Amino acid sequence: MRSNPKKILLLYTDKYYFVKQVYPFGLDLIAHHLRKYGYEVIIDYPFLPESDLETNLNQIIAQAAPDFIGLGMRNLDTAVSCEPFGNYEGHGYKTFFFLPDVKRVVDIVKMLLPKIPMVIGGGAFSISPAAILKTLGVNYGIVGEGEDPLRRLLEAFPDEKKISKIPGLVFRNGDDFTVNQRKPYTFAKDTGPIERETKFNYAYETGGMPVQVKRGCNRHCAYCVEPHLEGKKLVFKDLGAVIEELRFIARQYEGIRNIFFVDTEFNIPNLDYGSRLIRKIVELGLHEHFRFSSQFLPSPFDSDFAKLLNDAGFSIILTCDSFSDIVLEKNRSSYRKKESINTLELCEKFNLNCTVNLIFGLPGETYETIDQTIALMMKYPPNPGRCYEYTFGGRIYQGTPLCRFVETRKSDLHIYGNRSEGFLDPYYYCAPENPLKLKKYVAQNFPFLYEYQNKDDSVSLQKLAVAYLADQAQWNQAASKFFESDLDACSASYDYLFRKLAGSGEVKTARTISKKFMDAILQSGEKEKYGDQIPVIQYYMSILPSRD
Ligand code: B12
Ligand code: SF4
Repeated sequence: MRSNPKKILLLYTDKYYFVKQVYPFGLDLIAHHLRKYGYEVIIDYPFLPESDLETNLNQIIAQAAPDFIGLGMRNLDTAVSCEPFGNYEGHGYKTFFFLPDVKRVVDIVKMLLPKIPMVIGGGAFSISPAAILKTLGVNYGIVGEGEDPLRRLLEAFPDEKKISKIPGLVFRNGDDFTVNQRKPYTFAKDTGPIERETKFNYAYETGGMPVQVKRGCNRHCAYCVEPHLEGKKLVFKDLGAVIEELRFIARQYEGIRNIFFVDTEFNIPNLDYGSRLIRKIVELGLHEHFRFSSQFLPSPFDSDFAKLLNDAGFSIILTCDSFSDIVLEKNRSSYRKKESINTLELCEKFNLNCTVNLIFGLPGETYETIDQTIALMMKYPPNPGRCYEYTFGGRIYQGTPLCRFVETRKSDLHIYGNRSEGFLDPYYYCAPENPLKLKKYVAQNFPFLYEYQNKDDSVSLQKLAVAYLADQAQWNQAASKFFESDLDACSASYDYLFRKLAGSGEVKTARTISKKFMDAILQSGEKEKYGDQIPVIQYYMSILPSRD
């Protein structure tokens, strides 16, 4: 291995991409930064296109020939305790737990490239850095923002003395790990537009393109890791730079119609910056090109702001947590039920699509407080513009007020899951009953139960494999994958693959996949199930130029 690494491979380790396609924006920021300093950077996703991780990693490594590897760890688990399709369960809960997937990636990389150093970073990693490095058997990590610490690590490598002085660095110190203090974050002034990794085009076309407006959260909700991840001080990106980024995305990424502002909460600390940004969006007509979403608190929120959000075409995800003031107070929430009601009413008045997030079972929860929350949900029932998403119990993560509360208690009452080093294993506080029992109770009392369909199944694997290959312009491989896929997966991926092929002038392949798909439907004897695809295929074929 060279002492000055130059070829960096960044691997996104999030298996939940199969369920919700959120692309690794953080890795793009890091790649952008490193490239400015002359590094060659490749970003890849080891769980695609084959179902076998080792096959994919072999391929990725052969192509990238890296001399340093960075692993992006976004999610430790889903923080949701009642996932019908989850892969990890215990008494009273079922969830998705991703650490074993990341471990498999690390083990295979180590086997294939035993001498190449690895560093880990990302949102989930920064929650429990030392315990994660120990579990995975990796020597380096970076907490918080990774751009500059990673560049400094690469420059310093392998000088351990220099490495040990880098802010935000986590490194082995005998049997233990040292976590260096981070530097306060600042948005770089002259970054220029951030190129997005086109391998994940499908993700940002369908799930929204992430754009960052600020970092940090100055609130203190007991269960939440975000003030710890991003800092308690809010750091704003220059408003002009955000607008430039939106214009760049509009020019450069044709299919993108949805922007997700990835702030902790869009409307903190007050409505000033957000309002100015939205006014500018409307003034420049960017709202005619994009729809916008972000996460919001019930307060601050007023009718002028709601109107602005409506003018710009926002959908909002509202962190309400509970409609009981007893629970909100115990949770240290900065708003109360009255403010949640006000915001729900403003959303209705200004036609804002609103997803209300709730957590039943936080400290202070009783059947009485649950009934109060349900009563309010009934008063503001789901409708085409409003839906509820909820989980049961607060996931106890290291470093949160909820974690400190649980650590100081003598009893294990209302605790579910396995208490492990760094609180890595799924571990919940849930009162007055276990998560699965509370879920039943809510289902019995609230007739509009939202049932998670978070399946990580073979259809999503096949569909995403086709999209991943198409996004890399590997047209023949994408078409072969499509032909190998079963009809459900073809149905799910046809539209995307066709548009990509036709848009890239691959008319012959677009025609071939269309014909074969049509034949497969006709021969399947399942015309009822797939029949509505036929007019779509016919229409698509009719708009292809007659010559290939
Ligand atoms: C916005 C957001 C969402 C949006 C994403 C929209 C979109 N289109 O991108 C939505 C609402 C869809 C969402 C969904 C989910 N989310 Co979310 N999300 C966030 C949030 C608020 C911001 C993420 C973000 O994009 N930040 C901006 C980017 C640039 O920052 P970043 O990724 O952290 O990257 C920086 C550093 O981490 C570091 N870094 C990153 N990778 C690497 C790699 C290396 C090698 C190095 C050195 C450094 C490094 O450098 C980067 C640049 O500075 C975070 C909380 C937070 N404040 O971080 C939660 C968070 C990441 N989400 C979380 C969770 C749990 C989820 C869900 C599982 C929820 C669910 N039950 O469905 C899903 C998962 C979806 C998926 N497949 O990943 C957790 C993850 C941790 C955990 N608990 O395991 C977080 C931390 C929130 C929390 N309170 O716990 N999320
Ligand atoms: S839930 Fe929202 S407001 Fe509360 S601490 Fe987390 S990011 Fe901040």
